[in-house]
Amino acid sequence: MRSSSLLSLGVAALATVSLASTAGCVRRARTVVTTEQVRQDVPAQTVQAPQVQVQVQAGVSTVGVQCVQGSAEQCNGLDDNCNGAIDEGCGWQSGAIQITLAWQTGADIDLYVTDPSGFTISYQDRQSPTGGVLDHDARGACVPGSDTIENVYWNTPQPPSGQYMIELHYWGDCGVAGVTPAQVSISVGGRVVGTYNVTLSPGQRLPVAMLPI
Ligand SMILES: [Ca+2]
Ligand SMILES: [Ca+2]
Ligand SMILES: [Ca+2]
Repeated sequence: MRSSSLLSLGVAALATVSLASTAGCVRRARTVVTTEQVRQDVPAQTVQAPQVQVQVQAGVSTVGVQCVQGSAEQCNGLDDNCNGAIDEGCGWQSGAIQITLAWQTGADIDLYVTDPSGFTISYQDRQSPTGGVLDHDARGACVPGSDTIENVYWNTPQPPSGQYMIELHYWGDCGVAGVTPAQVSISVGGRVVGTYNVTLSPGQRLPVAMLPI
């Protein structure tokens, strides 16, 4: 059994501020997004986690994802069984924070998470001194046979407080992929706080969301 509730993520307006990318000094501007309410299914017995107000960037849509308690967990970048862990049993880890990227084409897309210390976790630097780890990379340089999920997590009891910036980079279309929708799910404190969709073109690097902890 589960209950359903309407949670306001209270997406805040972002001022237009330049953001320095850690890879190649690319500067991007955050633009204004509007406050919206997001429907989420919350398991009836979920321990109450602190409310997290995720700030999403322009062009990013929030997805109301239905999870079903007791269902089989699929390796799809979603928490299918409502236990707060995304893709447990698939070979990548969860923890106090888990950020999971998934896409469905043959593109090579890369997940970047910059923690409050300013360290950026990616396939280039997989482990932050604050305890964050990229433990699953996918399609690196279009390697054949790879799945299309990337995962960053903190399994420390108290990850550092502050802002966590989530970015995606469409590294390459591997000859066939073209424009590709990508999905990012975020779990904090044993609860999924949101799932977000954004469409990327080859070569694009986009900020997706700011996660305050
Ligand atoms: Ca799960
Ligand atoms: Ca899953
Ligand atoms: Ca990749």
